[in-house]
Amino acid sequence: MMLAQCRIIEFPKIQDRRGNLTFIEENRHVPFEIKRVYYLYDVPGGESRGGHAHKQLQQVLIAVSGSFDVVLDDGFSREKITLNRPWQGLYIPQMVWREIENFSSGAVCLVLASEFYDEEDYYRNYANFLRAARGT
Ligand code: T46
Repeated sequence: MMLAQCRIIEFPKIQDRRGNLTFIEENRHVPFEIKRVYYLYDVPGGESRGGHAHKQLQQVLIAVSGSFDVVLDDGFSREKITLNRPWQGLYIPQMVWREIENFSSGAVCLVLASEFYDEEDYYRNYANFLRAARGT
């Protein structure tokens, strides 16, 4: 099941009296070549994002500021993970439906992606995703 492949990745965290610094190196801290970076911010209270799955795309989501919940669903089971630590990332492989909700005020979701943006890579319809995920 794809849900078993979702995991929290801990990035290096350098602390000194001036504050903290975290860095991410391609192929060292994330298990793919980073082709794209985007971020979600200024999300109004009560709004949610996502509501889709990807055929090929792998991603790492990071709460660089604030917090939000990520609901993951591989067509067989569901899990909710709260992200609120800037030195942690959530790895999501292909074929996992995700919904991102409960954004705190000022939250920023930074995303590292394995592919360029391609609308053809999306399942935006849950029934179609379920059929593909379950092979029915
Ligand atoms: C995901 C979650 C966490 C682009 O033109 N380029 C891009 O790189 C992206 C990500 C989106 N777009 C366009 C496509 C839509 O017209 O921006 C619009 C909003 O995209 P979407 O509704 O897919 O946004 P979210 O926040 O629901 O989902 C995004 C990613 O699409 C998705 O892969 O996992 O963030």
